[in-house]
Amino acid sequence: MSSAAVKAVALITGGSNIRGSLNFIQLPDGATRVQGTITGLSPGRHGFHIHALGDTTNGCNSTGPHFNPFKKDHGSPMDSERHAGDLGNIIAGSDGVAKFSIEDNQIPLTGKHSILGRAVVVHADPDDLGKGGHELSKTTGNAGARIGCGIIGLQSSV
Ligand SMILES: *[C@@H]1O[C@H](CO)[C@@H](O)[C@H](O)[C@H]1NC(C)=O
Ligand SMILES: [Cu+2]
Ligand SMILES: [Zn+2]
Repeated sequence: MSSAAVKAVALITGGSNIRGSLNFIQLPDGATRVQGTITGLSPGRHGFHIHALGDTTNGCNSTGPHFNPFKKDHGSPMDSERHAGDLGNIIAGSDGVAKFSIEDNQIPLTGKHSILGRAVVVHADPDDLGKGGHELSKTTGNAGARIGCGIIGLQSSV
């Protein structure tokens, strides 16, 4: 059996010049690291999630709800009550660039709950992490429009 790390990649595109490139790697402890850069954002926080479907037929709108194999409510990545796909917010600087590295235990690249073939989505607004008291807080974090997305695809592990 090979011990090479499983890797994946997602190229983000969207309206108003949003572009990005994200790399995923499954670490030996089982967590997945997501790192990359997204440009063309408005400055500030933007909800960032894994959505259930890798379907961009209708742009980012056809990527389905947040990836939620355990049938939980929306939350923060730190909460036990969260969707597996809930990765919180990324933060763009005044130049509109968000550069980040996130490690998370609920987004494996292998096995039954793998995120391969699903989509990563960036939103117009901040994710309230389930705590905003809005009617959408417990489903989407009220993060607004889906302004960029990409399908998570397997990458060479070499
Ligand atoms: C996606 O949905 C939003 C409303 O939430 C709409 O404004 C937008 O035009 C839709 N995009 C596409 C590509 O259908
Ligand atoms: Cu989302
Ligand atoms: Zn969620």
